[in-house]
Amino acid sequence: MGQTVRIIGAPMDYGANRRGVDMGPSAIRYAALADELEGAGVEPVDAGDLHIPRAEERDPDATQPREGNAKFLREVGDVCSRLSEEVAETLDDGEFPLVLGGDHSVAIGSMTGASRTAELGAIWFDAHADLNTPESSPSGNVHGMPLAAALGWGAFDEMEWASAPNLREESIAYVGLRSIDEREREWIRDSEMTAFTMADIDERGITNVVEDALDVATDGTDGIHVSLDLDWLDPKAAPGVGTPVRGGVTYREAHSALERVSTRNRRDDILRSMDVVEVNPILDERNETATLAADLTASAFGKRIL
Ligand code: HAR
Ligand code: MN
Ligand code: MN
Ligand code: MN
Repeated sequence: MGQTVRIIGAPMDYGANRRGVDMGPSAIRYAALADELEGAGVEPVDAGDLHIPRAEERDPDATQPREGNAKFLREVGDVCSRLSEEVAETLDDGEFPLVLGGDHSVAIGSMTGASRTAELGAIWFDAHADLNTPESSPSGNVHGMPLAAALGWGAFDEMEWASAPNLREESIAYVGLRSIDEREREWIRDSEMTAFTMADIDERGITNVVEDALDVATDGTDGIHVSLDLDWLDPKAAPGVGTPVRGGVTYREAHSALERVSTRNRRDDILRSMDVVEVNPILDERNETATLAADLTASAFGKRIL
């Protein structure tokens, strides 16, 4: 057996505008994630779920925007601090942290933990840029903010739990963007990040784009974080997500992308951490989005057709 992959469930939905993503970890496990990983040649160990009280049990005021404009920000901070510890400990133990969300704000915890003792690059497979700050957010939903948080932008600068210690803009690459807010658009242009949109994939093909994204994220870093938001895919392939956007990657393009990641990993040992987020079983059809999430994860770890 190869590398040990520690599955860490983070059933959090504080950062999303609708309930359901808190059931993501269970749905992905039910979709035979562990068997899929074994089939890919790694050894899964399930660490269970972080304890996350249901939103209704928390401060009712928390549903109202606060700290600028961010709902449940303190609650998200609490979960991400604990997740960050668990991710860092997993790496200390020589295992690979695979985080199952939950809404995308769990990535703040994954990345702060994974960058504690290493320069971290990141590939962001997502329809959205997730670069809002509490000040710029049009919705107040923290799942639209994880990259800004990890980079310590805006009000996140003062939040100890948010900023990832060793994550630099120039080591971040987006793949598949197609829904970007006006402020995010300006910030991406002014930043050092690399952004590959759906138009780039149309023009150059998924393989070339992912190879370039891998170059960006691995250049000068010790390893990369892969953040897989299922709304990256076209809603036809992944209907079970809270914020679907038409015009996403196909089933095959998605597999091809994660296969590129694993091919590069086999060669250069680049993968450090990963999260799989935004699966909403309430909106899904026969658990197909969760099944796809499990499948794509296995592809990232080396599962092949033949
Ligand atoms: N940009 C919008 C906002 O910040 C929408 C964010 C969408 N949600 C996600 N992120 N699933 O990937 O409110
Ligand atoms: Mn331990
Ligand atoms: Mn996202
Ligand atoms: Mn998204």
